This record gives sequence, C-alpha cells and structure tokens, in this order.
Amino acid sequence: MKKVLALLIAVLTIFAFVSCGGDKEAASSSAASTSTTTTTASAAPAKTVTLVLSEVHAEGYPTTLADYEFARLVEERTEGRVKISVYSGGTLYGEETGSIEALQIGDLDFARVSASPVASYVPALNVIQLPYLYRDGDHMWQVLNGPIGQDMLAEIQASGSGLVGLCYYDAGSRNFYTDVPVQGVEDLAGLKIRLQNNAMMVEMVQLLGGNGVTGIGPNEVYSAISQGTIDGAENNWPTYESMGDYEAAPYFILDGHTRVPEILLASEKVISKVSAEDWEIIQQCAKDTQEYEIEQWALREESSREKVVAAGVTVYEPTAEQIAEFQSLMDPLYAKYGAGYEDMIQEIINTGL
Ligand code: BDP
Repeated sequence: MKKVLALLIAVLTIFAFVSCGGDKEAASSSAASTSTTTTTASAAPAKTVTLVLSEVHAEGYPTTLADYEFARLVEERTEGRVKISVYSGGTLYGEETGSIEALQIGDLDFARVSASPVASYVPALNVIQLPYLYRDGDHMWQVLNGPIGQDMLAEIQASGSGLVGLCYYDAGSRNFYTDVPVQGVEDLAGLKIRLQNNAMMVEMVQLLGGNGVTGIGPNEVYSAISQGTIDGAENNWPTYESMGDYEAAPYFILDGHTRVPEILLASEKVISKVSAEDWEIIQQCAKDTQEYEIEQWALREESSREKVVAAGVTVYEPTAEQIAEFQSLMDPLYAKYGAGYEDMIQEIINTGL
C-alpha cells in the first residue's frame, strides 16, 4: 500500500514539474523578486510576473495602504498574471533617490515616492511644488487632476527619465519642526534643517535664513535631530508623527510652505515585462487608487495631529502677516524654477477662482 502511494506521489510530482515547463526559475518563483512562470490554464500559456514596489513608510500609513490596494487591484484585474510585492518601511531603499535610480536601471519595478526628489530627474516637476503655490488641498487637486497635473505626470516619461508617473497621492502640506521654538522667519536663522533631495528646497531654506541639509533619509531624521546633526526638518503631520520626529523636535510651526504630492512611479522597463493589455490595466489600477489614498490621508492627517498634540507638541500658527513674509521671500524661486513656465504658473493660480 505504501509503495502504491509513493508511486502515485512520484507520478504527480513529475506531472507538476512537466506542466511548469520544467522551469527551474518557476520552482523558486516565490523567492525571486521578479520571476516568470508558465501556467497550464490555457492553450497558449500565460506569463505570470511578480513585480516589486518600494515604499519608505510603515505599514498602515496612507500611501502604504494605497500600495497594497494597487497590488490587490492589479492581481485581481490581470487574473493573477501580474503580482506586486510591497516592501514597506524603507526596507529596500530608505532614501527615495536610491529607489528612483533603481527604477531607472530596472532593478526595481515600482516606487511610491514624493514628487520632491523626482524633480532632480525631471526638473519641470518643481513647478507644481513651488512654495505657496496652492491656496489649499482642494486647489492642488483641481490642478493635479486637470490638464496641467496630468501633463506633468506624462512629462516624467516623456523627459526620457526611464520612469513612468502612474498617479498622484495626497501628502498634505509641509511645515517646519525643530528642537527650539520657531515662530517666524527670524527664528529659522542659522538652523540646520533636513530636506528632501531637491536643490529648489535647499534654496528655499537658504532664502528663509536657515541651512538646508540633504542626504538624510526620512527614517533617519529622528536620530539626526537627537544627535544634534540637525536642528529640525519639515514635513506633514503623519510623517512627523509616524517617524517619531515629534519626540526629538517638539516645536511645530504651521507655515505650510509647500504642498508636494506623492507619485506612484513605475520603471519604464516594466512595459517589456508584461503584455500590452496588462500594462494598460496596471496604469488604470494606479489611477483607481488615488481617491482611496486621499480618503486615508484625511483620516491619518487628523489622527496624527491629535496624537502629537496630546503628546505635548507645541504648535505655532503663524499670523497672516507672518505667512505673507514667508511667501514674499520665495520670489527668487519663482524667477529661477518658474522660468519658461510663467503662463502655466498663472494658470495654476487662476484654477478654481
Ligand atoms: C514624506 C513623504 C515621503 C518622503 C518624506 C521625506 O511621504 O515620500 O520620503 O516625506 O521627507 O512626506 O523624505
């Protein structure tokens, strides 16, 4: 009886191996970052691909939730032909510049990043993140969902960067936070402020009297402040809270200097890893996660703010005059980074008026 059973198992194993095309890679498909297998579902075997997505934020953060939703939709709508593995918490790339460069050479398939570091590769993107460009979040979304925002998204690929912009996500407004009280431009004088990898943002802080520091990943800000390497940083409520930065820099000034959207990027090389039909599906799935992320964002923005306030953070709300002072100092950035885009900037300002 045992012998019959063993024979049966052996026959079944050989059958399974043959139906996988005897492909060694297929046998270890779950371990590989990008792998292909063949299935026996149809006469013409369909390719199954597992693609990788990098995310700096932790599990449960709005963008991470959107990454998983994207992966879920893609797997569902391609009927399992395309699977996406999400690596959150910066485990693959702690600094977004690293993930962007990996996308360019095809070492990585997707990355959810901030538009700020992408502008180092696609300079036109600086235009949609100029300081004090938008009146509020609704204004920004009208622009991003309109022709200007969509053209900018298309520009990512058109510029020859090797990247494809799939959709935008919300990231609220960015504000300064420090380990000493800051209530106006004068208090930023000489402070070392961590910034994303973007030359325009470094100039922004210089114009405000501070010193911009780049090359520190978002997951390293807390320790850099604690060790005194920097005096503070700038970000939105959810990042300030989730990275624990509020414990090291408990002074938050709601100056709202920028609104920098998030972008879900693909490597252009993904286009040759999937069928034309599946590439269309991938692009549509990304767009279909935008509203979901915006909803998750609104919830988290509120709960993060409540959490840090309850933890004792000092929040300073600048007066309209103080904001006007911040804003007036930004003129040189508009002149430099807005050069050639004057009409577009005016169109952005007029949107929704
Ligand atoms: C957060 C963005 C994240 C950036 C981070 C940063 O969600 O993509 O990496 O800022 O400041 O708001 O580096």
